Amino acid sequence: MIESLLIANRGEIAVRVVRAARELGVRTVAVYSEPDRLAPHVLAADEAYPIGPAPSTESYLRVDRILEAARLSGARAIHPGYGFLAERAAFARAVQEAGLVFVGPPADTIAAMGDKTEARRRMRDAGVPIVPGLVAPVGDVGAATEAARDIGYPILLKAAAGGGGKGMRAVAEERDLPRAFEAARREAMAAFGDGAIYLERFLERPRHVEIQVLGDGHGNVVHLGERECSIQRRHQKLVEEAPSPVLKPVERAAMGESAVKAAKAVGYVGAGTVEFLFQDGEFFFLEMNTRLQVEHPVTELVTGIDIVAWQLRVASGESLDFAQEEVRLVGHAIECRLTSEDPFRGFLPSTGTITELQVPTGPGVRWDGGIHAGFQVGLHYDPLLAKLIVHAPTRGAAIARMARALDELVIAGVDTSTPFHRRLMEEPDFADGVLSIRYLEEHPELLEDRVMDGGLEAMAVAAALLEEEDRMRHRATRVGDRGGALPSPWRRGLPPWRSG
Ligand code: MV4
Repeated sequence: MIESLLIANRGEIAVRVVRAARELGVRTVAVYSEPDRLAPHVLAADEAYPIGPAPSTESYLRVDRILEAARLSGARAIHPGYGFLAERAAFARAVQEAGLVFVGPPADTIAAMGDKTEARRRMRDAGVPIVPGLVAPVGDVGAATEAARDIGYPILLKAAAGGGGKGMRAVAEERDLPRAFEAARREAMAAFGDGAIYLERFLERPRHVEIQVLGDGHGNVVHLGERECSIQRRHQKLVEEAPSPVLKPVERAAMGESAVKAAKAVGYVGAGTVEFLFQDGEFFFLEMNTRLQVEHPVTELVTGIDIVAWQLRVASGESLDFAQEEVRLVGHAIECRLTSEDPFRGFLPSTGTITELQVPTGPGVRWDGGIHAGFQVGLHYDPLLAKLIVHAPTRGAAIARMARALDELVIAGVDTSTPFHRRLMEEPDFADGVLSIRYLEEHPELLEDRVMDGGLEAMAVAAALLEEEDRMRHRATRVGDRGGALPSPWRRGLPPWRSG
């Protein structure tokens, strides 16, 4: 086992990796930017090194400073987490050139999967179903027009240099292609420094279903089942679950087999994710992510496999000690991403000090958090504060458990996405598993600010509740010597007008 590990990340994922490392007896080294000097991931690690001021470009993206911290600390390996440098082949190479272990796949694999047309070509050649379309960029509008005629409209223009929706343009008919092509090229160039564009058939209502894979570098590659990630906003996942509510066992087996084939085709080592679009009983390779995903906990909960621990064990040269036949999915897990954004104002980022944090617990409730009371939430980093994950025997029970946990959750001081998630748990289509990547656009009611229409009533309710709060607080002060709790809507993180 590697003796010491530097985590080149922050927030909840840095805490998560520190936990797995400590359980394996690995010394942990955190790095932090100036505003993160008292952050949970710093307090959780054995040692911590400053790497610069707040801006990511001056801290968490500074390869030289991260390697310097590794040198000073004597760390023998580096875990990149997700985001930041996690999928930069150059970083993986720099780590290896510094004589350290990069916890992740080979740099060449990262590079190959980062080129979306290269990835598609390799998948096609490996017999993995890909979305009908090109496996190489087109040079100009003329070539694009020719290709679109072969593929058939509607088509989707995509950036070869990167995923996540940047540079993507759907085109319904030929006359719209020239303008869309130029716009896609411009956006791709701005986002990735590479304007290469390719084309695919546009799938109108797919689901996003991804498969977790794990390879040990000794010829063993297994899949750990699927995750349903269709509820997204602007290519940001909001909620994930495992297993998918729609996959039949035969579909799960076929998708899993394709994902293993994909991983073997690219010499995958470590934890990775093969993304598919699933539509009308068919699935198509979308992209391969060469990092640990935010949503890995739902897979851990239904399989009982600690994915991060296995990343460290594989990086230490260990072989998998279980076969595919031993992987079992038990129960159902759901993850809500809790972000510092106001869901009723277009997920507008919110900043401030977390004045109160009450984390739900109880059977089947997991909190992967990167915050504490007093934590300053700013705008420098991704708005993900924590993930609330639940596990229960059935999907219905998991939904009920998530609703209960969200009612117990209190994050005061900043707006969070909590009320969106709470509403989602009551939404009938969600309850029925009727999902697609269009779910949010088809359920705008989840993002409406209902307070405005009940404004006066809410004010009256709020005044009454605040008065009750004062009375209860006064009573609690008398009772206080015996520590009486204050049963109040505030306790459950609900705004006063949501006393129900
Ligand atoms: C697609 C697609 C429909 N048809 N490709 C979104 C970003 C990148 N991951 C690929 N994406 C898509 N590719 C074809 N041929 C629809 C999307 C897409 C999407 C995919 C998964 C989850 C959410 C999405 C939101 C918008 C578009």
